[in-house]
Amino acid sequence: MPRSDGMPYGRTIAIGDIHGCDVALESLVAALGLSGRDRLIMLGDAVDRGPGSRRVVEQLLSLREQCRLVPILGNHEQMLLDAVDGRIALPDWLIHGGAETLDSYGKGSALTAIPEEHIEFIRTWGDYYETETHFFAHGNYQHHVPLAQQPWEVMRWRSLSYYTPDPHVSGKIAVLGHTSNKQGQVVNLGHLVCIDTYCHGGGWLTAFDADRGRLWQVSKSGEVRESELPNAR
Ligand SMILES: [Mn+2]
Repeated sequence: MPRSDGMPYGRTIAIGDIHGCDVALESLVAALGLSGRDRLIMLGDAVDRGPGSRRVVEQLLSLREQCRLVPILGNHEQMLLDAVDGRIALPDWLIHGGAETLDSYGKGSALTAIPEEHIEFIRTWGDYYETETHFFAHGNYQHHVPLAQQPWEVMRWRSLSYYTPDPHVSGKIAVLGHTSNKQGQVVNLGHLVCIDTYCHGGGWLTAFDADRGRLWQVSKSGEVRESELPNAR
């Protein structure tokens, strides 16, 4: 798929749920050695729970200069925006990890401590992204529904433990986050790959080269390991 400037894309790499793990993200980006032609698809839930949400948003802002960054909106960014816009009560976000996000802007901060630049950046994040061979979303999907018609609640909120979808009607492989694997393992079902490997809870932050099946994983403290996508089961 050529870019609008005619330059072909480099790698297509997805990153799972970061959840405020800024040290892990920094190590992961260093391990990837990104070029300006690489597409980096961040699968959502960059913020909340972990201690470094402010730094994560700052890192994502600067990653726009290093590669073709494609951020997807997770349910945690949805809660942040819903709190900012008054669609939910503030405590309903704070108890789900929002308190740690506000603390990252200064202990005990109010919503107004989040810079407008950060909020407006998060507002630009998409529901999903697709290539010729894969599609990328935060949570789940309905297998029989074309991507453009997917209910955003399913893509953003529905866990894979609620149901495991069949192969998507497009024939494309789904790359998802949101449903954390507490053992830190990438789940490969063949038609679906889930790369939320529970970094903030003691697992790993995972990056996945969708075309080559290569995996990079970084612990919360920044330890790096590389592997290949496990065989489908
Ligand atoms: Mn999520």
